[in-house]
Amino acid sequence: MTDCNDNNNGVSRRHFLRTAAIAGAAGAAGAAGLGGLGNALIPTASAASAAKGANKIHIAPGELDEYYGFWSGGHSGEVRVLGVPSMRELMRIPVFNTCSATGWGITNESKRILGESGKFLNGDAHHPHISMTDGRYDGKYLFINDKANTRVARIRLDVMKTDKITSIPNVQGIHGLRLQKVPYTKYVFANGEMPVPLINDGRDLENTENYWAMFSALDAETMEVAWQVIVDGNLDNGDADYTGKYFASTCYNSEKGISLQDTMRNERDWVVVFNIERIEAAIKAGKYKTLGDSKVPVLDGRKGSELTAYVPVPKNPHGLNTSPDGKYFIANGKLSPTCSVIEIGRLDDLFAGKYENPRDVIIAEPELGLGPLHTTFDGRGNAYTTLFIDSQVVKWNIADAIKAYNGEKVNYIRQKLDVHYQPGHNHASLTESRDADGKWLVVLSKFSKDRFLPVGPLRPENDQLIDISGEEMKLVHDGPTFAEPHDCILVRRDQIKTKKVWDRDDPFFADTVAQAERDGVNLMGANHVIRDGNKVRVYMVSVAPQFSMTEFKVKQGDEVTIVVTNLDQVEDLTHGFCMVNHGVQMEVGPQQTASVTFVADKPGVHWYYCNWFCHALHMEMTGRMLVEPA
Ligand code: RUQ
Ligand code: CUA
Ligand code: CA
Repeated sequence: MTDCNDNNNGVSRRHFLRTAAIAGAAGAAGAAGLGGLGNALIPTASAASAAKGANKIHIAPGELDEYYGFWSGGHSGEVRVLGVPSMRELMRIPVFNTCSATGWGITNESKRILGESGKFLNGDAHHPHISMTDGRYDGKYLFINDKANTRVARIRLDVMKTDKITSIPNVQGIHGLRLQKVPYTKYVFANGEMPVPLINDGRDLENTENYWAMFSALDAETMEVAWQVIVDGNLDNGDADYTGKYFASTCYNSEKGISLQDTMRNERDWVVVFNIERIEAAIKAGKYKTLGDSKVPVLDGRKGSELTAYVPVPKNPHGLNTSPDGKYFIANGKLSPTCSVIEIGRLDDLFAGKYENPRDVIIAEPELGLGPLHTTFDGRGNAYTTLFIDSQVVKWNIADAIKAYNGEKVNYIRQKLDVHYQPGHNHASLTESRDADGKWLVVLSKFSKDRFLPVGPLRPENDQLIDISGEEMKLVHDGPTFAEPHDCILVRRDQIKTKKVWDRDDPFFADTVAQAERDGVNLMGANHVIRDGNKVRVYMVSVAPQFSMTEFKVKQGDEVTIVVTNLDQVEDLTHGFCMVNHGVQMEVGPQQTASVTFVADKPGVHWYYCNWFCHALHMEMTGRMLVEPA
């Protein structure tokens, strides 16, 4: 690791290459499991490690990737779509942010979806997850949390647009977000991270004993909050099992501390396991209350409740991941060098009160290295855990870790691979489903330091691609990313079915179509200017390279709504609409209707133009709004 504020990148890169060459010779030792050797063993794509079964890395121009990758955009608030293994960025999906290009946050269609929370211009998107049927990605929706403004959003994968956003009441900061896997994604599970007073209206500010965190379940179809459960401590990351019965979540703040020191006081925090069947039964039996103005049913899942079980695990755990064989919940130790392996098959007995010590459900606690944050799986019995402090990914074998916990002398560490630098999440292809195929591993490194040309004090992060198809992990690609993907998910390309052009009856713009019907306007037809008091609705169509309407007249102070329907049926033929000097801009895809509302507050001539390159005469695709002085 080189500090490089000056222009010494070439030097540090050469140094790195030299190290890699040494590592090539030592590669066999790395594979044999002498993982603790650290920096001396960097088995990059050297000739010595070109094992059989290696994946094809290079996707030639015109070829298509095998996987879709969906990256959260962190505090950029968006979601990014990449092709994997090329790591080429294919698309950005605005979610909690505003988008100048598409008009997300500007158009009426997006404002309806953003609702009241549209007043926030920021978001913090962490955990993208794809809906499942029987433990397999069904390609219908992608869900993502907003830690910054306590929201959960849904993206329709057929059009790759956000279609619902829900603000979660009674909690602050949605962090962990995961989906029910079996029998299908009925619930979206969302962890409220920061404890707050139950009714947080200022009546009780200081008494931190009365701060509580809550677990929320949203109905995946309606996106309404179905129920919430109060817990002890707080909630970080979680995952669901493959029976549909349990959800487990880490807590790093069992102390309910409000300072950093406080949150590190206990040697052990815990994993809380939610019993979904019992929670549903309690809701049915009406054993809930509601809080303040919220109508969401709230259950008490604090210690002693039959709805939850608290399993102590070492210090400030972070990630929690279910193995794709459905057998284990694995909690990552963060301040402890260990991961705790919980056998899901023992949870029935735990809830039946058959264990005196809840830690009896833990069947392994392997020591892996410093700062374990997240674990992912290859479907062949191996786990891959990021070590933030060591800047490594450790590959370890779960069955061997269980043997070692039972006193057998086995080495469960398969390999440690340096990554660059300080990895947070990692994610193997199809790893959250039964189809985990052990081909690719993406490691989201939080620091890039000397890996790229310097771009000033703010650096990109580095998403590294690792081939895990063979015995040995091989680093094959560095991918700089802008602030700040937390997590990603890789899906086989045949699991996603996208539309080429919009359907005219798509719900995305149904409200706008309904308004046109009320105005007696055929959206596919001629131009209309409808005056309704000082509200003016202007309907036009687009066919490359022209808007059907090249001028319209309004009065100063009118509230103007522009509705553009793109009649082009050609794949990839998107138009735009920009009203100069009015902050108005939007995307209008083939067969889409899009609308935007603004006040015509300046008398005079105002040009509008198409801002999506659509034709040789794209520059000429313009019109004028004539605003008469009041
Ligand atoms: S968290 S670096 Cu928001 Cu997923 Cu672990
Ligand atoms: Cu239409 Cu450019
Ligand atoms: Ca703690």
